[in-house]
This record gives sequence, C-alpha cells and structure tokens, in this order.
Amino acid sequence: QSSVVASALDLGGVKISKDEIVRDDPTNNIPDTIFAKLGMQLHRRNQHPLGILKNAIYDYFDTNYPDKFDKFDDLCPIVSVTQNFDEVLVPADHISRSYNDTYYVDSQTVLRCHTSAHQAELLRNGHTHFLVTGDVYRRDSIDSTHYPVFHQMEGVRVFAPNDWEGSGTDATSHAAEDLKKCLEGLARHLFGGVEMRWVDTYFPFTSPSFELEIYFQDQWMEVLGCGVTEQEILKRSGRTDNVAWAFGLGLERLAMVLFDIPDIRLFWSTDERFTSQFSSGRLGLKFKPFSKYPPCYKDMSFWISDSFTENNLCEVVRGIAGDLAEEVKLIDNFTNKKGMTSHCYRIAYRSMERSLTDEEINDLQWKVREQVENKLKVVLR
Ligand code: FA5
Ligand code: MG
Repeated sequence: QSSVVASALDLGGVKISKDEIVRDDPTNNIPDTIFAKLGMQLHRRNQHPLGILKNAIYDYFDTNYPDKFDKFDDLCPIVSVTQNFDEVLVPADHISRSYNDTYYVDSQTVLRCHTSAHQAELLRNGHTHFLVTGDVYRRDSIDSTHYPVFHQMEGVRVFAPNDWEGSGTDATSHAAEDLKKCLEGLARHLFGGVEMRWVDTYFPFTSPSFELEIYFQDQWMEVLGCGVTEQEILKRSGRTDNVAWAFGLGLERLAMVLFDIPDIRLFWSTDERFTSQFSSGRLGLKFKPFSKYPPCYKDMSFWISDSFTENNLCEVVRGIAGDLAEEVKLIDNFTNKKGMTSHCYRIAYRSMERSLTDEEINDLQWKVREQVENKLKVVLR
C-alpha cells in the first residue's frame, strides 16, 4: 500500500507539478494542511476503507447494470470556476461560491467542492452512465462527520424516450423512481438493513432533489444528495430529448456506517491500529476502536465583528491543532443592548492515537486565542 503523495497532478490532461501552483496569489486561500492532502487519493487504495467501499459500489453497479457504468477515479481535483459552478447552474450569488466556503487556487480556479464539477464535461463527451470518484474540498465546520477534505462518488444515468414511454409515467417521475430504487438497492447491498429516510431538498442542478439520511450514533446523518438532472444541463450537452438522474455520495459518511468508524479524522490515520483492521474486499468487518483517550474541552468567548464566520474560526483552529481538534461548537450566543454580539465556542481537543498532556492543550488553546484575536478581528472577553 502506497502512501506516496503524487507530486504531479493531471490538470485537464496536462501534468502539473504541485510546486507550480502559485500559493501567494492574493486570491489563493488554501492553507498548507489542505495543500498537503492534494494527490493523496485515499479512494484509490484498495486496503483503505474508502477504497474498499468504492470497489463495493462498483460491484453493485456492475452486477445490476449489464451495460456497465463508465468509471473515473483519477480526474484532477483542480477545476475551473466554470466547471465547479457555472456548468451545474450554480447561481452567480450562491454562497457556495464564496471564499468562506470554497478553496480558491486563483480567482478562476478552485479545488472542486463536489464531483458534480465533472458532470457536464462527461455528458458533452458522450457518456450516458458513469461514476466519478474523487477527493473534494470545502471550508466547513469541525465535528465527527465534517472534514475539509472528503470523498464523493458521483453517478449519472441518462434515459432515452423509449425507456419511459409505455411505462405509464412521465419522464421525470420515471427517472426519480429509478434513482430511488437504485440507491435503496445500493444501501441494501452495502448494509443489509439500516434505518434510513428520504428528505426533500434543493440543488441548483437537479429537480426534484433528495437527500438520504441514515440513523447512526443516535442521530440522522446525511449520506448523499441526488435528483433528476435539470433539463438545461442536458440541453447544453446536446441531449434535449433525454432525461437523467444524478447523485453524489459522501464516501466517508457511508464508510462510517459500514465499518462503524466513529470519527471522520480516522480516515487519515496512518496508525497501524487503524490501517491494519481493513483489507481489500472485506465489507463485513466492524472497526474496533483502540482505547479511547479522554477529550479536553476549552471554552472561548468573544465579541464578533461583521466579518466573523464560523468557517474562518474552524480554519484557525485546524491550522494550529490539526487533527487534534475534534469539535468546535457554538454553545452560547447573545446580543447586548448596544447591539454587540457575543459568541462562546467550546473546542474539544482529543487525539485518536494517544493521551494529550495539559501543557500541550493549554499551549494549543493559547495559540488559538491569539490567532483568533489577530486574524478574525474579534474581541476576546
Ligand atoms: C453535493 O455535493 C451535490 N453535488 C450532490 C449531488 C450530486 C446532488 C448530483 C444532486 C445530484 P452536498 O453538499 O449535500 O451535495 O454533499 C453531498 C454529500 O457529501 C453529503 O450528503 C455528505 O454525505 C457529504 N459531505 C458534505 N460535506 C461534508 C464534509 N465536510 N465532510 C464529509 N462529508 C461531507
Ligand atoms: Mg447536503
């Protein structure tokens, strides 16, 4: 099993070196911790839970669709703003485009925030049913099910008129029903029985749109988004007469359920007590946590500024504590008579691999306080 970081990334067929990415561009907001993860491709390691899961999903599609889905798992994560947003109809003012939510390489280039970034191009190239697996990047909150780098698998299936004609339903209902059947079948294939439910939602690129939630660790956890592809996307790829469905699976979330992995940070662990528990093709096993070390909680209160965001706070915390930060949670929030708003955040520090000393944690928290004050323009209380 290789842990070598690919030094060259395939950008639209052109190999580029990581050193060639201009990091001091003022429009670049990618911290070192994220940059270092480019090219790791956990989903291509057959012994890694994400690789095992990817292969199991491939098996499901290969078994159920004799006309096999085309598979891509090596497309470059550095994409244009056009690919990531415009081509999937994300409105110009949508929050997902902001520097607060997305990692920009420069003003026209991003680390893809979803595998949907590849939909339109593959449709244009004539693919009618395909799976795209890859690492995706988002500025996001910190807890056991959110990580700024994670993995998705996109699926798209295009239907021709004779697929739904004579079925007694219209094209959209036909696609929506087929989509739900496909994903429910996948869940059964992976999990046997689990408690799950469909939730209606919104995506710019599908209508109707749904999310699937699975009951895990005493709460409902969202594992995927999907829906019937907006006709405009098909039209632009020269398929006016077709309908299609699309989905985007959160691979970590599914793997957490499948292997009983309690925290998303573990996917990045190189500790043998984690890595040695998984082997290629083995779906049934449950992860046995090695002794759980105690968390340490530190609270921090401050008056926020207009520009304060939780994602910025989380990035500061991760920049200092890395994977020792287990959770950042808003526990108190009020506005005083003068209109000043105070937030109190509770940071949980915990290593998955060892006990932390008081001194170490105090040192981390001290640095966090310092940087929060200096970088986020808030006033500590
Ligand atoms: C999307 O990314 C859509 N592109 C999915 C889609 C594709 C919808 C095609 C319709 C058609 P969303 O932002 O909800 O949707 O993310 C999809 C899944 O990724 C989530 O359900 C969740 O399982 C996972 N996910 C999202 N954010 C994180 C995160 N920070 N850490 C880990 N997993 C995440
Ligand atoms: Mg979602």
